Amino acid sequence: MDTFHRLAAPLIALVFIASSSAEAFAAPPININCSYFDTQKQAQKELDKDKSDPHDLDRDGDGIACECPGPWKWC
Ligand SMILES: [Ca+2]
Repeated sequence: MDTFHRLAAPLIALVFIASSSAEAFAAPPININCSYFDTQKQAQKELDKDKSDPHDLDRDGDGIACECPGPWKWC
């Protein structure tokens, strides 16, 4: 095995690991809002993951995400 082939495999593995890690830490590609969810329960689950409410699912700050009545498809 020549030098090129001895170095190629670890280099390819390194590039693969680096690209996988970049995907793992990438921000969500979509802007999540209440309309994104099929049910209030799903929206609540997302809010419960991060109580700082980065997606503005709980505008009145009562801890309940996208509550009904509202313009959402599940209301
Ligand atoms: Ca609320």
